[in-house]
Amino acid sequence: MSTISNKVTPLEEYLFDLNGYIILRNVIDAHQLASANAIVDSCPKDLKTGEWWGNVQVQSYSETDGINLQQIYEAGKPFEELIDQPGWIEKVKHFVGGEGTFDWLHGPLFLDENFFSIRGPGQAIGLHSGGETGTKRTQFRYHNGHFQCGQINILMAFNDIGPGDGATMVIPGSHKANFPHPSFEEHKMKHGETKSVEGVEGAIEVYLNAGDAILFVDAISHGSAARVNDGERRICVYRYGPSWGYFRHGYRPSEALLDRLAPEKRKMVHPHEAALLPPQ
Ligand SMILES: O=C(O)CCC(=O)C(=O)O
Ligand SMILES: [Fe+2]
Repeated sequence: MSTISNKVTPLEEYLFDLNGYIILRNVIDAHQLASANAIVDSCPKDLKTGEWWGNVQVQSYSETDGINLQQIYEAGKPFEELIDQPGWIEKVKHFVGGEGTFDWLHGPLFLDENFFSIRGPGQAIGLHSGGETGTKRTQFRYHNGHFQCGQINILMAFNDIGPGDGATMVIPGSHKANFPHPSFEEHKMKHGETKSVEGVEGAIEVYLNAGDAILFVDAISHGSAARVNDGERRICVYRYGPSWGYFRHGYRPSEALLDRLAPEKRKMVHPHEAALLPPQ
């Protein structure tokens, strides 16, 4: 497991503020990687978009961006552990902020989407997001001495991602952009066409080893390179926001999952558990 401190370091704080992302090395250990990959290997290969595998649904945005196994935290212990993985959870709390405001009422965070993404040769995701949109849900915000970001993503590598593998690409600093990138239209996500971020001036590929992760504010302009190598790219994304947030998609955690989870994890999966209702 990671040897880095769980709390945000001054350098991480500086780099996150400046660039909109930081790289977390070695935050998932070999055993957890192997067991998570084995679970994904056991998923039937012929499942189509919209079909369910237990409480996990196969989803995709187009034919060109691979498949997402949505609600992957339902797929077993290694994915439950990721909910509050020590390598990132204190850092995520720090950047979402809100300590002493809403957290005492319903917890520090809400995990509003979680999925495992598998992409093969020719697949990619085009450029999206950017500070210029001002989208509240995904915003970067630092105010009154605190980070108060709307959505912090942890994008984890489940195999090594290097040149040709379809790495995630970011435009460092673009969470503070006031203008759309002049090449945005050419590289933005488009149905039925593979769009990638390669060739966008200022964008960089982020190479990861299996077990590394990128922590980024969703407001940063990002996407991926197109995979050209054989085989598949395996990543997992957990998106966290303030605990007063709501589910991105229509998915809801199963009762069985909620029953299994320890209180800290359960609060992040379903902050408002006990509805306040008048006596019947
Ligand atoms: O597939 C990628 O590398 C980028 C994923 C992405 O856009 C996201 O997690 O918000
Ligand atoms: Fe994205």
